[in-house]
Amino acid sequence: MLKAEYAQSRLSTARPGAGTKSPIKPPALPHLFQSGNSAHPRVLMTVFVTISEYHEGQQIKGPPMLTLTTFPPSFSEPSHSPFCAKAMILLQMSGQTWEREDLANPSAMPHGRLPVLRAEGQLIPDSEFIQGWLTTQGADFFPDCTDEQKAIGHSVIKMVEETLRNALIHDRWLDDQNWAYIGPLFFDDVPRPIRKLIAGIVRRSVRAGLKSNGLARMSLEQRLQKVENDLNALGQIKGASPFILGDAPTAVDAAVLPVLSMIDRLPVETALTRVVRSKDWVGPYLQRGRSTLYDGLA
Ligand SMILES: N[C@@H](CCC(=O)N[C@@H](CS)C(=O)NCC(=O)O)C(=O)O
Repeated sequence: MLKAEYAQSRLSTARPGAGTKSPIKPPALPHLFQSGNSAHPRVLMTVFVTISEYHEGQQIKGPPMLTLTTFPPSFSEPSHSPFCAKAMILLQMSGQTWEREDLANPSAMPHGRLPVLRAEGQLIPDSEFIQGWLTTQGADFFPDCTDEQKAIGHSVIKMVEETLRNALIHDRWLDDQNWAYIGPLFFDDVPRPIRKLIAGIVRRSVRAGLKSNGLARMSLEQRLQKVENDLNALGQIKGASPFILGDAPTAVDAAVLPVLSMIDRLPVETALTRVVRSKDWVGPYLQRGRSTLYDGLA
């Protein structure tokens, strides 16, 4: 079987809704994220076409649907993957109408990773490029932010996607107690006779990656110190504001929320979970972020 066919055959159909495409409604507060605080022409066009359809009662071809290929949901999270959850939040913030398509094996995707956005006949891999493309379509992921705040926001995203995300990966894949839940879930679509073998091979490659990164060579104390440093920096930047850069959610929250939330929802509590929960601001931030940014996703 060709690689692409194999990936296609693994489009998940095992879960309700998975593998089917369900349009996801635009967010409750799309105006917050439109450039210039007014609806982007593309959104206005969508509204116009919808109204025309209603009045004439006939099928009119609407604007092309955006499809996000993503890992399936798990543990009350919109996706296994923090990058996929980030892309979903960005799509919601953008006010675009989109649909999700769950895929378990991304090997045939550009970069062999997820998320990937299908838009206007092109495949856009990588949450950062998806953010960039949505911005070209009129989304403003940094409402009311100065250029300096945007630059800080960009750096914060990189920080969180480096140490905190890799700490999450570490505890999911290398902590035996968590692996007992994660392994069967991540590989549940692999035929049973080879499931353990495949899961073991991928687990070894994740271990090698984390060793190469350095995180899996550190003592627990050193790893937690790195996490603590990131959390303290995040807490300082956030201050008393509801979201990381101020009163409104930005692209930074789209990246930070999934990582912290997935650490908080590890199937088995670890020292990492405890460090994250030990920060006073994290609990309220998670509650606020889940109720606003995960609304309609998880
Ligand atoms: N920089 C990319 C990273 C995407 C990424 O690493 N996705 C992971 C899931 S969290 C993946 O697809 N891994 C599958 C693999 O490496 O085989 C982004 O921002 O989207």
